[in-house]
Amino acid sequence: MDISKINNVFIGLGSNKGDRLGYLQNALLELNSADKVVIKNISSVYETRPFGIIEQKNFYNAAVSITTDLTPVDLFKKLQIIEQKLGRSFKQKWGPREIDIDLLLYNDLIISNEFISLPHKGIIYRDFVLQPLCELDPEIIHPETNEKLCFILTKLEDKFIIKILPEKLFIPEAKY
Ligand code: PH2
Ligand code: MG
Ligand code: MG
Repeated sequence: MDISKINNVFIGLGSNKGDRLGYLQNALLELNSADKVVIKNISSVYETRPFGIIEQKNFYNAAVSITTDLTPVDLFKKLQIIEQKLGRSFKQKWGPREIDIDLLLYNDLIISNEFISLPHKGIIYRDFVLQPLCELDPEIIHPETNEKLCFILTKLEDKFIIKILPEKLFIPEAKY
């Protein structure tokens, strides 16, 4: 990895179809083995009430911090490829999904085009995104509102998080 181009990125994981924990774990392993991606930190897994369409199974949500020298668009494409590889089927907006891998923050970049919006538009409304991010780093500042994510979290009235699961996502230790 080119040390001069290290970018700090936060990624959100979600699943509410099939083996939810298995999908989150496999998404993490795929990220870990992706070229030019280094996993820095992994949040707890949260069981959360569905946002948007409420008549669906509870989600499992987590967040991961990485460093990368991929551009936002290249990283976004890589995340989509991983979603497909893990077996994500056609999605209805806000509907059930085997795996959702969202690019949430890329440094303090603010961009919006036909492919991506950074920061991710949903962050500020969803405790199931803000809480795992705050767990990873309580100092993260939202690049548009300039408020700490932990502070935005305290202002949310809608609560989706039900509980933290005892199971943790993990990266198996390298064997030599
Ligand atoms: N993702 C959605 C729609 N609704 N609800 C929860 N609790 N967690 C999610 O990740 C989620 C959702 C579409 O991406
Ligand atoms: Mg999503
Ligand atoms: Mg998504």
